[in-house]
Amino acid sequence: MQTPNMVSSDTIRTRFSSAMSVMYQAEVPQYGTLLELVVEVNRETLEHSPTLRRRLQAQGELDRLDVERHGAIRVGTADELATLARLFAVMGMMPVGYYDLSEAGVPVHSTAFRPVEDEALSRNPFRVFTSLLRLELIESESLRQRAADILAKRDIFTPKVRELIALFEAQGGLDDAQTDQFVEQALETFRWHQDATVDLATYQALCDEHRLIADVVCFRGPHINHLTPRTLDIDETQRRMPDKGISPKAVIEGPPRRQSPILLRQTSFKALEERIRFEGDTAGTHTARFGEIEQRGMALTPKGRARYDELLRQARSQTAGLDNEAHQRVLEEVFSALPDSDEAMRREGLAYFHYHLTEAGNSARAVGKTDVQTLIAQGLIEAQPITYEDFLPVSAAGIFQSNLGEGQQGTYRANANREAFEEALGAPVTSELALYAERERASLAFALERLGARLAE
Ligand code: OOG
Ligand code: NI
Repeated sequence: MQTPNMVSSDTIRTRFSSAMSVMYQAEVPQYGTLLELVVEVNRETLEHSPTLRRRLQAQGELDRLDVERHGAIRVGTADELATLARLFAVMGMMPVGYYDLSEAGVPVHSTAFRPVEDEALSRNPFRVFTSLLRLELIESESLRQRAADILAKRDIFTPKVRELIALFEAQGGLDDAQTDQFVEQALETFRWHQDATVDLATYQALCDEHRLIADVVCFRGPHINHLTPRTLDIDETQRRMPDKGISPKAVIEGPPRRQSPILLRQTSFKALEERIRFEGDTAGTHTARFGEIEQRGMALTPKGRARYDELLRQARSQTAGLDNEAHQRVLEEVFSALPDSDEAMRREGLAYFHYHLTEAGNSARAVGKTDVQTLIAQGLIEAQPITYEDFLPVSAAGIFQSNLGEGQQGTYRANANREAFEEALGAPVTSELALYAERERASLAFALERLGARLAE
């Protein structure tokens, strides 16, 4: 039972996310510069667009904007992933979605730990994209064994954080002092280590197999590799990055700019080359950590998502080698096949919406048999697009690739293995689509009930 002096998981998550951001600003100062730029662009964008301000307000997203960010880590073993799941649960973060990155030549599969309830999302939607290395995709048996042996020797958690996780599970919460300790101790898992746990030759052998394998295997912990604030205008932020001394990756990933933004658009700055001390006191370098920004739009239904995937595939055959401006022009042209208004996206069942009563709806009673379209036309209910809270594997792969150095295109055969991932995790991952569908269903059911309305078959 949760006792009154327990701190809510929402608060623990906010304290942790903010401590993580402070740590990462100290570790990667360019991330701090990027944060300032995003705050500046968001402020200007809101000043210039009262419509956007109203929309974010209605979606409960205006207040969360300043704390909103995601991060990413990569772990090496099932045990590490399972303990992380328990650590994130302390902060009200659940594994949502399964992403197979092997199809993009990256030997990992992933989930996103994030809050799932509307209220928790509107307080702080902090997400951590978490990848598990798939050693079975390494072809050389001796290298695979070597990597497994190295991973078996490390513990990425402090003894104290393990205690606090167990305490949380036993008492159903943490008090204020325990929360402070938890944040401090949990942060240790995500910290950067300059000392590798292997010698340079081992690092090199793993790197030759795939840079990402070396990144996961050769260090004491799964250092946070980027943090990503949410921008309201990614094109403008990308444009201003060079003024701040930040050099962005070549193109913005994801869909084009639209009146009715969909899913997720992302860009990043390239990973830093950092000094590493290898065993045997050899110096070297490693590139892993970068900064990223994202702009979020509406969550698509399976039908909408199929259209997106198909359009993106069409666009890709025409965008190879283009600079961002030309790339975006092609995207816009190809995506003109998708209706660009909230209303059309809703009517065609392409995106998820949250329904609520209007003022008129609030005083209406006993409406009887009707349909959604009529209720909207009568001004009794309104539909707001539900924001996409998840990730896009193709974009993720683009981000991975741009940070692995040019030319490192992996050659792993696409072979999603959700079952193996869930077994490592120790729990099923929640389907993101089911979550959106349920939020839509519940909001409509609630509105209909208040109106005393029934949908005609
Ligand atoms: C994760 C890349 C995925 C995103 O925003 O799509 C990601 C990684 O590089 O470990 O964070
Ligand atoms: Ni990211």
